[in-house]
Amino acid sequence: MEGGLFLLVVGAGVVAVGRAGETTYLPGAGASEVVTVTRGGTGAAGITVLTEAVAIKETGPKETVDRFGEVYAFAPNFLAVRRDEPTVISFRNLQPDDEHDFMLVDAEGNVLMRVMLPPLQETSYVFTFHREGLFRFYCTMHQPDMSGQILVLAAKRG
Ligand SMILES: [Cu+2]
Repeated sequence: MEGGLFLLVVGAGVVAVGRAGETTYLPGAGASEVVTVTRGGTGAAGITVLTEAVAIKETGPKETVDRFGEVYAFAPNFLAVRRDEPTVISFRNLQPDDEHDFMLVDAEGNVLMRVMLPPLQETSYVFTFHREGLFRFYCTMHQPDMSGQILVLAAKRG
């Protein structure tokens, strides 16, 4: 076992279980049965995900920031991929001064991976999901706004 487990409340009633003592990690041996993730490389499909500043202190609206704090979103925040089809997901952090992260969680609430998305950088990973179903993802720094879902569809036939 790689370190202890920690609990993180990431959304409305959603509790994710991650690994203590590790800030960023790709899926380990167990999680790789669910999804394989590699840094760089090519895939059969590609998706670009932007980090979007919805309401921030620099540009406002001030009333929104006062009420909700700074609000960010993943765009798009709903992705569909096929099982067993390597898919490059490229995250573009559009903010010059804000760090984001990407934490992937399975249907049972287990954290599969967490990686950083540094300011003004494109960070790409090749994801190959081995199970169908709905996965959730979060930026742990901007909750509850900055969240999304990945739907893994059936594998292509043939
Ligand atoms: Cu964020």
